[in-house]
Amino acid sequence: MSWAAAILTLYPEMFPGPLGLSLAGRALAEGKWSLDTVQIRDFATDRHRSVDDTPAGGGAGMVMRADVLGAAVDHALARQPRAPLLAMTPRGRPLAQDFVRELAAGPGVSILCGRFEGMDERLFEARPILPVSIGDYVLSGGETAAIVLLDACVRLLPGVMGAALSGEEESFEGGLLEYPQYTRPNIWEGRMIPEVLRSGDHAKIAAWRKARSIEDTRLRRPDLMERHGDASGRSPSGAR
Ligand code: 6GU
Repeated sequence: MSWAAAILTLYPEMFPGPLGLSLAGRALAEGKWSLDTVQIRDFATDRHRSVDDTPAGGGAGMVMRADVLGAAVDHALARQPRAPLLAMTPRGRPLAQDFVRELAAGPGVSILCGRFEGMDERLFEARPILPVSIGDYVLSGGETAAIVLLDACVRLLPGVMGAALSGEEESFEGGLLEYPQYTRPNIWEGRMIPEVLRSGDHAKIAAWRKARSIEDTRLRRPDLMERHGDASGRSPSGAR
C-alpha cells in the first residue's frame, strides 16, 4: 500500500492541480502515492445541500456547518483510520519540516479544506483533527494550503527524488537555511562564482557552505538562529 492522501473539499476540481505535474505528478502516475478527493457537499442533508450558515454572534461571511463536516470527516476516518486527519486553517499549528517528515513517514494523510470564514469550532472538540496553517497570511481556502503540504510530503517519499540529495543537506534539515548555489557561466554580468567552489577542495567547500548557511540564516531568519544556536559559542536563547 502506497502513501495515500484523501482531500475533503468543496472544490475537488482543484486537485491534483500542480501535483499532477513534474516530480509529484510522475510519482502519482507511478503509484508511489495516491490522491482521492471527497466532495464535502455530498454530506449535506437538506434539499438545498447547504454546507454553511451565518456566524453565531453575527459578523461577516459564512461558517462551515459542524454536522456536514462531521459526516464528511467520519467518512474519511472510516476509509483511512490510520492516517492523521488535518484541517487546513490559518488558526492551525504552523507547518514545518519536522512535521512534514513525520507525515511522509506515515501511511498518508486525510486533509479537510475549509472555505468561507471558518469551520464550526465544535468539530475540533468532537473529532481527532489537527489544525494546520502554512503561514501568517490568509488564503481564500485550504485547498492551496493542502497542495503545499502534499508537495512537501511527496518529495520525501522513497524513490520520488531520485538521485537528488537524500535530504540531510537541504534547508531546515539542520535547522538552518540552505547555502547559496551557483552554476555556469562562471562569469555573468561581471559577477564571478565564488572562487572556493571551483577550487576542488571539498573540505574547504563544505566549510564555506556551512559558514554561509549560518550567516544567511542569521541575516534572513534570526528566529531559526535562536533555535539552532550558532558557531560563535553563544547558546540558544532559553538555554543557560
Ligand atoms: Cl492552512 N488555510 C487558509 N484558508 N488560509 C491559510 C492557511 C490555511 N495557512 C495560512 N493561511
